[in-house]
Amino acid sequence: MGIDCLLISTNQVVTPYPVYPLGIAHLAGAMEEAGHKTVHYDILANGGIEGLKSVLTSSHPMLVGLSIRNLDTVDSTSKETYISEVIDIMTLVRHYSSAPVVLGGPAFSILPDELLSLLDADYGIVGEGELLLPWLAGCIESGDPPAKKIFRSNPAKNPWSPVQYDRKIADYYLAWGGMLNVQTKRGCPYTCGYCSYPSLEGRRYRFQDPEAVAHNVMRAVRDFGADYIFFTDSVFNDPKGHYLKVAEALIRAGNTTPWCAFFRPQGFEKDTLMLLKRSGLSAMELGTDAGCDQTLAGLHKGFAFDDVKHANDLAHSLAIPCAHFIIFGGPDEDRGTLAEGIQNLESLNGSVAFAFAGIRILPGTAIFERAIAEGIITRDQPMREPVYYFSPKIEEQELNKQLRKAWAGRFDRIFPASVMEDRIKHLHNHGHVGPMWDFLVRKRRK
Ligand code: B12
Ligand code: SF4
Repeated sequence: MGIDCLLISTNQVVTPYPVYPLGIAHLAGAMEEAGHKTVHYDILANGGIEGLKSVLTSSHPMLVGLSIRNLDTVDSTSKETYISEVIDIMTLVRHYSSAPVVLGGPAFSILPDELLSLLDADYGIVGEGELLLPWLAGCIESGDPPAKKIFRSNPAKNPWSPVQYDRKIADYYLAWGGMLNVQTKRGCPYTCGYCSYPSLEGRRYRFQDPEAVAHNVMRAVRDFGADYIFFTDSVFNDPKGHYLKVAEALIRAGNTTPWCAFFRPQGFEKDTLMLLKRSGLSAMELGTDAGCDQTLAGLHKGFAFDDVKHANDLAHSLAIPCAHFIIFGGPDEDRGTLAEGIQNLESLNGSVAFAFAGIRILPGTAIFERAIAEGIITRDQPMREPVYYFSPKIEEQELNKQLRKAWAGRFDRIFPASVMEDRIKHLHNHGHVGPMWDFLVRKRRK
């Protein structure tokens, strides 16, 4: 029973480094639980388009899934778009297979109607696929394919399935930085103005059992050889403290592998950070997002710069490197806030700061509505080609000039963020593991 399904991860982006296609690892587990047989083909790891051609001619899947991760760089200083690569893959699939094609993945979920029509696919699943993909496979197996094309997952009902990493694919990604990724929860209840994560994952937390998280980490290390773990949660430190239970479970499991995650710079105490460090915390990526209280409020961040400073100083006192990601040029940015932001960031000792200019406008966010209200975009405008929101109170050129000038020659204040790409590649090439920005801080400390 069950059908053969080919799941293709179409992502070919290798900056800041190649990332294991975790979504398909979850889906492969869900499909197996439902009795379907899945082959995972990864364009980067399994031999590119040529390799896909031979998989399509030698196998006869009854359903083909395309996972679409990235639309573009979301960086106004290096605007590269990625969907044309998916069009090439789709053309190949249609040429060599008559199986229905279903689209999914974060990029698809952000622009489902636009991408379904552009790629002329049969189906699309918006959001998580653990429940809906096996259901669709079941419909196809029973000869009753649905007439409707787009299905939306209900986060509250989506189950956690066993994660199935693929050994050959894992080997490829591990060669670039030694990292595998694990998720401990889904959803984000915050309402930061530019952010698509809550609409992708839902606005309520759904937690993975801490023991299961620790098990996944230990398996990634023991069975696949991961030297570093990246927790892909939208925000690792939730106010309910699930992340502390994860840390305790990692300690109980005897984890010694370093890990990193995205943190919200709020609500940290020394004991908390010490516990995280004992569980393997090696570096923190902080969603600081703005440089002063006025622009933090403009992005609806819900914390103040003092909170950022507090989190940074605590981490610094425990020798945990921090990276702050800052979007300059968002709502309420002007010359004054830019200068204040640059100055405030100087006070964040032992940290790296990456600056971005302007906000990539994505549907489902507050900035999307604001951009419509301000006449920057129209509601029915195709959003595949990136459009950036810039505060009307400061010119884009002026902003870029000031940032370049302020951070010229700095190793730890980085603008544009893309200048790090070659350095990361070089360090990974030389066998260093992890996200690599932390290397800058550690090197300086020695
Ligand atoms: C963690 C993360 C990172 C980390 C990854 C670290 C690591 N080692 O894994 C880092 C910081 C490195 C990173 C980098 C980038 N990222 Co990022 N990242 C994320 C984040 C927060 C989570 C991704 C993840 O792993 N999710 C967990 C897995 C399990 O979920 P999933 O992949 O979505 O899969 C589920 C569903 O999508 C669906 N599904 C997936 N595939 C398929 C296929 C089919 C057929 C079906 C039916 C369903 C389906 O089912 C899966 C299981 O439920 C997302 C935002 C988010 N909250 O989703 C952004 C996100 C994916 N990133 C994004 C971008 C743009 C990037 C960068 C290009 C940014 C840059 N210029 O550097 C790079 C690209 C990196 C690369 N090589 O591809 C965008 C992509 C969309 C867009 N706007 O273009 C997102 C959505 C954030 C955003 N800005 O909106 N990222
Ligand atoms: S920026 Fe972070 S905290 Fe804010 S909504 Fe997005 S994921 Fe949640």
